[in-house]
Amino acid sequence: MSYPIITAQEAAMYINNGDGVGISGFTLSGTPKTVLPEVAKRAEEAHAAGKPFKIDLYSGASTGDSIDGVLTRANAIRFRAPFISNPTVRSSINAKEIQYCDLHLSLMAQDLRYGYMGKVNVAILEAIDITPDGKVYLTTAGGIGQTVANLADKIIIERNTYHHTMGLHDVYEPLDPPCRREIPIFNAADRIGKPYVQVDPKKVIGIVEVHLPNEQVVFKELDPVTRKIGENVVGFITRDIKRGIIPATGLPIQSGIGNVANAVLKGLEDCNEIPPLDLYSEVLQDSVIKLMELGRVKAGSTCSLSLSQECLQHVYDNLDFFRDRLILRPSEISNHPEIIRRLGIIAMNTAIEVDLYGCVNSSHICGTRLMNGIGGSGDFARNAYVSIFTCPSTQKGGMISSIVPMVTHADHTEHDVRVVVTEWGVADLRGKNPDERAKTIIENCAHPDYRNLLWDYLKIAKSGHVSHNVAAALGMHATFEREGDMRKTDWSTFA
Ligand code: 0RQ
Repeated sequence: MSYPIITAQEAAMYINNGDGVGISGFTLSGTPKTVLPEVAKRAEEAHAAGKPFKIDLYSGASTGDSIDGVLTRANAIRFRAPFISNPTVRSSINAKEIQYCDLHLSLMAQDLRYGYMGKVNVAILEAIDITPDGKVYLTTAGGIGQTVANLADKIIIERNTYHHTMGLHDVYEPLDPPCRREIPIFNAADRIGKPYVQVDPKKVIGIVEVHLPNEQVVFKELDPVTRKIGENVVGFITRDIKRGIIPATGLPIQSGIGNVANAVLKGLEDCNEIPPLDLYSEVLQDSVIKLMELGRVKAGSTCSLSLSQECLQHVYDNLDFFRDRLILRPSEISNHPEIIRRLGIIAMNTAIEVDLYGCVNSSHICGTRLMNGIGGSGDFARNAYVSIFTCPSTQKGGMISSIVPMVTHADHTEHDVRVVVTEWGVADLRGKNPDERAKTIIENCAHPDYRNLLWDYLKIAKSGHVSHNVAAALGMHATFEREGDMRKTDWSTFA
């Protein structure tokens, strides 16, 4: 079968008000680039004519400004899932202009198949190419491409010639219950699927030709705080290997995205006491490519190559080296609890705030304002061999403590959080009772400016298996909202 070549504008005409649109990609990587901005223009024209035009947008994770930003500014999104990072869409979600469902990323494809969300009318896949019999070779991310292609009535292919044939993808979609079987990944580098997404060629309405890179990932430079957190994490892993808790051969690591993740990976670069490891993660950043070339990372299983343009080009130029070492999986597989539990992952994720017993808020500032979402942190934290949460001990120049009596939004409960790390040290919560947890978190992780305040909270707490003062538990947040500084908390006003 041959497919018509169409413009992005023509493709956008197949997407109508009320449609559910599912896209390939994960973070800024592998998402379609040209059709959705044309959909935004259609929405603006419809709104100018007094007509409604909004879509429901489903993706593997966040997207960049060219999708979430452009569509939000055109007031063209009704519903969004499962993760965001763009400030424009964040503002609209917090203003309740867009309905948003914050979801474990491993569940997104499954929830669409189960029918928990709306219908997928159109799928847009960014591809290196499509064959006449419907084999779609994706670009730099797995995401939910196969699932949305199966569910959609119509498929649009953005053939992006910026990207090269890679052979890195391993596309595998589990059957739904009661027919689900084990997912046979026993090592991070195992391949169990096909190197392409299979689509029904009859659904393909056309190919849009594109030559565009992914939007650029911007990272802040490592600062003394993130660097120290990275050193503390590496020190913790080294000690657990020496104690025989982590096998001497090491275990696969999962590392989130961002500065702390980069600081940890930088620490691995310099630490020969940790053996070469595999990475089993949802995102893979530039630092991992370097670690692979240094022989410090053996294989990298990921959903997304979240690389700078230069680093991606370097991978393309050295595909013979990377082809056996990099595996790109759908998000349902990269984040699957069964595999994470089986492989024994060392999971490292970031907290917004941590409470005295180890409950973690990863997604909502002061319990109300969405930051990004839970992302894949819950998939990994709950099922990891050891689940580490990191954060700076304070935010906003010290006016906010990241260690608080009670979190204002619970993403990860005390049962899923095994180790907390700040720039001050490590709180190992494994095998500890609530009082011991509180002690080690205050002494090892809280900023010295807040340690007495946190001890004083426990003095006014009602004693029980877990000690709390329900009237005062969110008192530090209330003080911040009223006075702009948690250090001004006066527990006597809550007693
Ligand atoms: O605000 O942007 O105004 O400077 O939150 O915080 O310290 O710069 O850290 O960029 O790594 O983000 C948890 C949000 C951390 C992220 C979170 C403010 C802070 C700053 C960002 P500014 P930092 P990071 C892999 C796994 C959930 C998903 C996940 C995240 C801004 O890591 O989204 O783990 N995680 N996915 O000032 C008020 C507090 C605050 C606070 C931070 N207690 N109170 N503001 N901030 N703590 C990725 C995927 O799943 C794809």
